Amino acid sequence: MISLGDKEYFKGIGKISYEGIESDNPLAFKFYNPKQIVSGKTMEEHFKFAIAYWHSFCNTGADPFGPGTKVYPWTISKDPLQASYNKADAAFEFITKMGFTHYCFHDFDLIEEGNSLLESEKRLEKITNYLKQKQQETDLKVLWGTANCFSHPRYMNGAATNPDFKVVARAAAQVKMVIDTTIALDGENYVFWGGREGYMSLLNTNMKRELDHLAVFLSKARDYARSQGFKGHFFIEPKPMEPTKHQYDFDAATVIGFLQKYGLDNDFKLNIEVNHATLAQHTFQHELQVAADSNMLGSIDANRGDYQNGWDTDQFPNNITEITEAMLVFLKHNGLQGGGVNFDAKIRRNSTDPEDLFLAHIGGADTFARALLIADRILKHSSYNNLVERRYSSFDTGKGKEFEKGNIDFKTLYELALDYGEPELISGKQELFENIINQFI
Ligand code: XLS
Ligand code: NI
Ligand code: NI
Repeated sequence: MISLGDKEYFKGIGKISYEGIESDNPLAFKFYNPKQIVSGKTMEEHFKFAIAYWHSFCNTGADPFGPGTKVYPWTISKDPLQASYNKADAAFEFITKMGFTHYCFHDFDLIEEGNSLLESEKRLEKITNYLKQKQQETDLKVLWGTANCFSHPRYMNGAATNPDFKVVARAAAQVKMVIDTTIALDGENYVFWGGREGYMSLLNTNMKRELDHLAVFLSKARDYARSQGFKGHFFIEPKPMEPTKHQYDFDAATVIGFLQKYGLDNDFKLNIEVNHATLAQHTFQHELQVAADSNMLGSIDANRGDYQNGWDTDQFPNNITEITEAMLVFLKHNGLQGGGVNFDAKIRRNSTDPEDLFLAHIGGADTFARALLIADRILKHSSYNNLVERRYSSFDTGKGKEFEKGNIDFKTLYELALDYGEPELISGKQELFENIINQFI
């Protein structure tokens, strides 16, 4: 038995509880009430809130203009193993105090990468055993694991889509290790975010070959995981750019087309991130809708972008309208398939108090909870659904219905048009829809 650390990292902060909207305690939930039932499920079941190991326990706030501003007591150890145990202690203390149920990680968030593949594998096995014990102690679960195949210089030209086969093989070895880790930790899902799977210049790139390689890579990863008994979902996380100029997993529609083209659509679903949607010039709601319409709405990376900045600022969610519109899609499609809501968000560089991490996650959870309650009321008590249905009612009966079934040919459509004459204008009522949302907020 490894002995688990008993140091308290977030001193003076206890378990965060639900106190309701009247509370003026900043360290309490105002809307997120884990056991409250909304539309047949508890909030906790709807969301399966997860923390992102990388933002919350690794990222010290460095940016291209200056070093990190946060000193994490858990990383102060020369021994990478000890540092990783300390970090796990801090992470588990935090998640438990937040009352969340899940966490997400990259391999080298858990422990520093070794000098060789075998050394990295050994390190991962050690921290995995430690985490296993901590999970048993606390009942916390892994929402998903993923491999960081984008930070190390060897991946500068991509991982699965690298033009050099040796790098592709190396990436595969790393993904195999992280699949093993995820399975050992009873991880519910496995994520692929293609950080550098794309190009910086099309001039030096054979796009078709790289995409073919990506498809082979993903199908072999799936086969390996299944052969090891992994029953969970694989998620692709779309993002249009950053760090590459063009990322192949551009947006939900692109990824769905790719998965269908290569016959991967049975095992893979999507992990939709708010700020990636807006980077792709879509709304979060749009990306969720595209995924849901193909039965691929798997999981959510919760955060938000900035109206003035064109990059992935990964701020904590606080936009009620944005998340309410998203929750309408979420509820109408019965939530997520296998996934949950992972706070892939970071506190600002100048947010340097330990309590800021709590405040950020409280705000994020409250935003989702509040939006869920609003969306639930809109669907139950407003004319919203009926109004949408009415717009399409001409396809519910008669010739419209026959058209929808594919039973009317073009010549007949021509004759019908002659017969109907000029159609009357029918308002789209956008402002009415917007007012309904606003009324329920
Ligand atoms: C980066 C991505 C990344 C993935 C996991 O933009 O959001 O954090 O979620 O590799
Ligand atoms: Ni992101
Ligand atoms: Ni993400």
